[in-house]
Amino acid sequence: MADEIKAKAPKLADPVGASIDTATQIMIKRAQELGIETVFDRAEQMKPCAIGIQGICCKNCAMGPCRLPLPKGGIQGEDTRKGLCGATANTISARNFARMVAAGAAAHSDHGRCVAEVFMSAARKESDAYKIKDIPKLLAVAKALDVDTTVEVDGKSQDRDVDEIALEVGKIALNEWGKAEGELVYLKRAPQPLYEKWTKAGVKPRNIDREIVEIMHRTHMGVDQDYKNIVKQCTRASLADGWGGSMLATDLQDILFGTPYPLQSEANLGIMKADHVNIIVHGHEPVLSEMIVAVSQKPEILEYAKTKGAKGIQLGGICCTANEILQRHGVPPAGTFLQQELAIITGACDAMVVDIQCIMQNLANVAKCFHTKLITTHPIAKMEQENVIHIEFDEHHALEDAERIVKMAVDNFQNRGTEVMIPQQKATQIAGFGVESIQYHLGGTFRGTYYTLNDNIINGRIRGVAGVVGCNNARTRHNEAHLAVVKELIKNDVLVLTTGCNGIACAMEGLLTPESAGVYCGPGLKEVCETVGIPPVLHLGSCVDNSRILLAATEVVKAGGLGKDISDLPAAGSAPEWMSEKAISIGHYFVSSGVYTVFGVTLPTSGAPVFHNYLSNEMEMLYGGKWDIEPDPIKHAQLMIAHIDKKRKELGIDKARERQLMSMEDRQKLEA
Ligand code: BF8
Repeated sequence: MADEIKAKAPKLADPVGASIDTATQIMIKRAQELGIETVFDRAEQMKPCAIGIQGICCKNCAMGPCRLPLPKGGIQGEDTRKGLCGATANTISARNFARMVAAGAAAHSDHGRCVAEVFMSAARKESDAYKIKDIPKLLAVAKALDVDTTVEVDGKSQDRDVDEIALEVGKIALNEWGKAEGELVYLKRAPQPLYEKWTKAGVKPRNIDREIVEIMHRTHMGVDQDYKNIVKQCTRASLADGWGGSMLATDLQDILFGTPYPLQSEANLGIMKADHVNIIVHGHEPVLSEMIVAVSQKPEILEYAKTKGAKGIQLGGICCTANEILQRHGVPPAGTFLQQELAIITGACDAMVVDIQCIMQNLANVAKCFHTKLITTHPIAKMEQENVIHIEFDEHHALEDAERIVKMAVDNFQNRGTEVMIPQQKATQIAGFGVESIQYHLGGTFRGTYYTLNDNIINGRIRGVAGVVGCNNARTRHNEAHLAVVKELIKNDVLVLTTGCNGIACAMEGLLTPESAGVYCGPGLKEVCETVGIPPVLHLGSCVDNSRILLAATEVVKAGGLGKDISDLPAAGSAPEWMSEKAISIGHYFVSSGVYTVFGVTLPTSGAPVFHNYLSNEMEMLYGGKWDIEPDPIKHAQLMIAHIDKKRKELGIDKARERQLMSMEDRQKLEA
């Protein structure tokens, strides 16, 4: 009898309910027809832990895990919940939050360290593959790191040798991870009042690694048991990420691979081509993917692909590797974080090459169903499944490694089955903005600052600026909140700066084109975008490039007329569909830099209301920024707009004003 009882079929995702993107819906359905499980199905089959989601499960020692769920009716009277050691819900939630900051800051910063090491080998000329490409950026970074760019010879100042500068920049940069004394050099790039707030609060990071290690120490059993003190360390470590590891990663990548300038590309699974060898690069560090781009453009490799029956090689990206090679080479993203399995399910992915972060282990299971070679490349990120190939990438023979990988993909083209199905959806995008290009597009003709941007914020055409960033989360409908938040903001004349998977989501929707201004924007933002010829949503790169947003905000402060600190600006931050620990580190450095930051989905602080209140209210008194949580995307955007309006009022620019131009007559009167 028992044998006759059939196992219940696992619940599958509803493709339309799981994503608002048509290509994604088509591919979820396709996966289900082929009997291949994806993250969307698993989200149906496994509910998140109701206690963990509140952030109040402590597993930091073997007397636990101690679980302190919030009573159904909330806390009435005194909160008596405690773990075996007596740790309160505030302590437990703050510890868990801090460990997320540590992991996020570590991920960004370790990425930065790898780039710094490659930078050093380029500066020492140990590698043919990597060169100092962007000299103006090198000189700008040298200045920020207090490296001399001129030398005195015979009493006269002259330009210093570029190789010498690069070597010193590399040494100083690498030292930021572990120096014994002092504070991070880049902190001084922040507006002076912000720097003073950090000094007063005692949160200036000493070196990048130390702040992350100290979080792990403080959250060990029986160490820091004051949530406010734990948050202080969260601030230190997250600043070491935003104004340290991430900022160094961005700067050194720009010097090695070129500072991005706007370029045209496309986005979504439809960029893959049935008659081409398709190579998808996925992860975060551009160190390897830059080499894959270079190799796959070589005439002899293209010829080789033709001998195998392919018309050419189509590169595509997933996650932030996609953003990196998009912003510098125009290589199109094939999708966001949640589309990684789907790229293989097209049956046309000849190789997926992954490095670090945001790589789902299920890729290996999906790859088993197809001919796809899944190649891991980083010594710290391997997979246990046997079908995964590991080709360890080394900057000293970078081009050879990349060539081996590309050839493997080309050779695999002939092994494709008949089951190729690439959805046709893709959209055009303009990507690759940055601090430098915003200055060009929205600066003054002669002033070379953010004059035009500031002027249009002051006169009210641009109501404010929002940074909308971050992941997808399979617990919410793919891309729905990303796009609803961004559309609501631009409809209300808020200029959006985007990075990470939000950038890819916006690209897939066609929001990264100047033409979208006429469709989605309020009249003021539309006028500015159409006059200057920019999209209302500016793509600033990958998640480490959130450092570009910090520096752009600093430039706005410097250009004048909008207060003295980042916290004075009519600006706000958002991560509508976050899931990664890196997002928590980013959120916290934005808050600690003075930005009102709203997260979607949920925050793992809801089980500790006092701690949550500290993050979402009291922190504002220290740095001018604070956390907020709002899963409903329209309310989420409206909270940001309300904050922007509050700041406009405080600045006295709540009523739209045109700048008064002085006539010659008025000027003469003044002079008289
Ligand atoms: O660093 S946005 S899902 S890809 S974590 Fe990951 Fe999140 Fe995407 Fe980039 Ni950022």
